[in-house]
Amino acid sequence: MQDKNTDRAISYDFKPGFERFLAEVLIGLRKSQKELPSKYFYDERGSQLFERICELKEYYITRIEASVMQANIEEIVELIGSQVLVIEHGCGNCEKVRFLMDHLQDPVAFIPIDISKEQLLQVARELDSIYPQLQVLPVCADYTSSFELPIPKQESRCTVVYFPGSTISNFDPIPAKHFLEHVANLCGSNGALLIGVDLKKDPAVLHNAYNDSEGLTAAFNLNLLERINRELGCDFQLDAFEHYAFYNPRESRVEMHLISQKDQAVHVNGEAISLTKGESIWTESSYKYNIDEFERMAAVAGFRVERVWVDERRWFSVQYLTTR
Ligand code: AVJ
Repeated sequence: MQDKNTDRAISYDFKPGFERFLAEVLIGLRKSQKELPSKYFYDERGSQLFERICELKEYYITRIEASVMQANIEEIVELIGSQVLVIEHGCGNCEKVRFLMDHLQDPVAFIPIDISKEQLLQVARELDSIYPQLQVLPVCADYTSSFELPIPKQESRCTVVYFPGSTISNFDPIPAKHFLEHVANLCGSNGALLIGVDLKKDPAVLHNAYNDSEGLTAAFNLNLLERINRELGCDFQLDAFEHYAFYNPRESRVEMHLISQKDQAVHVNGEAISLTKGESIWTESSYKYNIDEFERMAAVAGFRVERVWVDERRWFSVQYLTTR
């Protein structure tokens, strides 16, 4: 109750600082296949670009997930039950979780976790005013690292982790399994995970989704270099890189790269990194699953798939998993 009167603050702040960001960039750029972590896409401009990508006709994920949620929300909230604690890793603007909250019966508390601190504070304020009965405990963190979670005042009947948007797609297979194990531990013995999982489909559809005609995905990809220049004082020449995305069927993933358009060097903390013409920096993977592949991975992590909802073309799934 008290924190409704005082000004809003983050419950816990574990935002990765300059040192950590620099270290991760350097590790990635020293590899023979250069890479940068996709979690750093989401600065203010990156989050805005991502929101615009989600509105694109070609980017089917957000739209189909929303329609699958809408069509099945009664059943979803019945499975979840009342008086739960909801945790969301990478809540972004919280638009998706609000739809869930609007239908849940007396949720007790919500822990939104996000790496983007300004947006997190803003959504926490909004959630406070929309759901006065709900204790909102925002945590700023890179959720691929381990950190402590706040404890809600009121006890909950169970913990539900909501992980929409197929964010799981960004994890390579082994880290994905580890993340699910971590979530299973968070949930405890009668917890649940409500997760959006993108499915395998015609590679042409995937190609268009990551090579949109408005160039928003390209701008989103390139913004990572702009952010690195600004925050780490690097000198990436933005017009000397091009967005390149393709579906790799052998690995079941869309890969996004930035291709160097010429032989060049960039400087990271004084260290010269050379790139040859045509060389790539791998910036993101987006894994696509079969329903049974995902079920097997979830089982290894300690989850049982209770229910799977899909759209009529079977492009996207929303799945309800329990730790029982
Ligand atoms: C947020 C990881 C699900 O992989 O489709 C969108 C991010 N990258 N366009 C995805 C993304 C390029 C997105 N995820």
